[in-house]
Amino acid sequence: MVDERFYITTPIYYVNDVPHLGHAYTTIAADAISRFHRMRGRDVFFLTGTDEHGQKVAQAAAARGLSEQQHCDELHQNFRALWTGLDISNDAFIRTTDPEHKDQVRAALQKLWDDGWIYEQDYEGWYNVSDEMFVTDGDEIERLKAAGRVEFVKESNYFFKMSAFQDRLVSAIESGELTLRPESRRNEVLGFLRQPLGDLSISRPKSRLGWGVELPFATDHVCYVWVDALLNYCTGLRYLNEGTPADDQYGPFWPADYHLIGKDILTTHSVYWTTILMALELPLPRHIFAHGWWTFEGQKMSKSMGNVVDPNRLIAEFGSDALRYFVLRQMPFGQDGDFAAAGLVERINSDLANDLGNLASRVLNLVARDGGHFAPGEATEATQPLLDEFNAAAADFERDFADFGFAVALRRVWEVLSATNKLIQDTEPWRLVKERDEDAAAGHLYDEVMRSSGSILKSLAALLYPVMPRQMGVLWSALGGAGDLSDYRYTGGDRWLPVSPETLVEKGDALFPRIDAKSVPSFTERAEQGR
Ligand code: ME8
Repeated sequence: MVDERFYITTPIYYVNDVPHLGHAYTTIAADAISRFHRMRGRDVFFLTGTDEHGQKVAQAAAARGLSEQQHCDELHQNFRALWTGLDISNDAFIRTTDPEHKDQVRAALQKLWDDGWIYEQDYEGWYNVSDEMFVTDGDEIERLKAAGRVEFVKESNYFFKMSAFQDRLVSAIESGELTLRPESRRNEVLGFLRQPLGDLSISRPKSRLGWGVELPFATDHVCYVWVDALLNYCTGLRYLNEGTPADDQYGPFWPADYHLIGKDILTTHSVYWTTILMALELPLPRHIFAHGWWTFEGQKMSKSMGNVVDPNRLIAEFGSDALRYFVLRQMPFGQDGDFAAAGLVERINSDLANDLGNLASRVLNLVARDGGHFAPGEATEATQPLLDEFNAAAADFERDFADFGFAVALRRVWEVLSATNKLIQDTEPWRLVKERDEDAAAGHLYDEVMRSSGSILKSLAALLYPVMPRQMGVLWSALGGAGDLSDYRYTGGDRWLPVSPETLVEKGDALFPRIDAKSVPSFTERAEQGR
């Protein structure tokens, strides 16, 4: 076991929202990376959860005639259920209403207060409830006013001296202590930091909002929901660190290796969170990766736009593996991408049903029909180039996948699948098997083509497991892989996992059934209302 810890987080999603494809996307990516590192022997902690305080939640609970806690207890289940349906392997699920989280938020606030990083001041300005943020830009205020999305507030507030950390933040980004990815987002943040940084309002008076964590030093105020939420990345570690000494309260997993987020919440993470950590004298996360947006007809997918795709429906229709593969293959991580049901069906049919599924069926069915065993033997020049190609592709996959280059890494694997399919087409093993009684060379070639193709499929099952844990587990077992694929660990640098002559191969069901493109709905609310 490599003694390496790896800590990765997703945003904690607003409990009010009905989870959509955008939320699923970040969580699938974090899951794929977590599974990838676990299989390579790393000690992974993968945290996700729900953000449950703030004005939006209080308003929604009131509208339903429920207490805030009842409302959250009910709604956070939507996220848990989706993560189960998507085979998400998170190690913990944090809710900001967890009592232990609230205790630790209070402790962190008290420390900031004791150390002189918080002061009180009157404030007036426009507040955007749906983003839970004060808006200062004049044009933005006018636009949001017209849409009825801001309210004017005048109140006493507590402020965090964020401005004191501006220079340190710039040098942390420039020195690589904190890596912001992709490069364009790093430049965006550095550009933002060329203007003087203000201080951050971190409280709301209870007279306006009661639903939050009380400030320990001013109990007529609750903590600003973003400060409460960001602290989850540290407080979530308590699931691991019970019994850790108080002076090392977040244990060996802090700092996080990766905070995965969407680009909508880049500033809160790369500026608010990092400066709070500096004031708390805690190390900064190593990387923040802000990926792009799923759009529908060019507009960001979001509940307020009414154009969201429900991942539950996609799972019911196509299975979780197909959805996981599609989102990781379709859109380079970091860029935006437009969702179209036709694109999803095209990927399933061509990449999964055809290139991967048909190859697996052909190999398994031929071997099953012919006694059920792969013949022992060595590779000759007939298949050695393909095995070399696999090894080269596996090395590229390792490098690109670990670096969040999901689309490139998968495309590389599909080159190996194409080459394997070509080998089968060129050698026609269904013909060779009939000729082998008269022609020993045909028999040898048949054995070798089956053994090499089977070994490639078995090796690819392990490689593709982080993306499609369910069906790759089925393929692994069908080809004689020992135990559950989720328990498999690579021990050396080699990714080559040949089939064994001892394995009994049986005919199986199609891994990825073909979809009839004509019967597929569009899957977005808005598109369907217009149908
Ligand atoms: O912002 N495309 O929660 P949230 C891609 N509670 N990803 C998307 C997306 C889209 N169209 N829409 C949402 C919050 N996401 C806060 C976070 S963290 C301390 C607090 C994903 O429910 C993406 O990861 O609005 C984005 O950053 C996140 O959902 C926002 O989730």
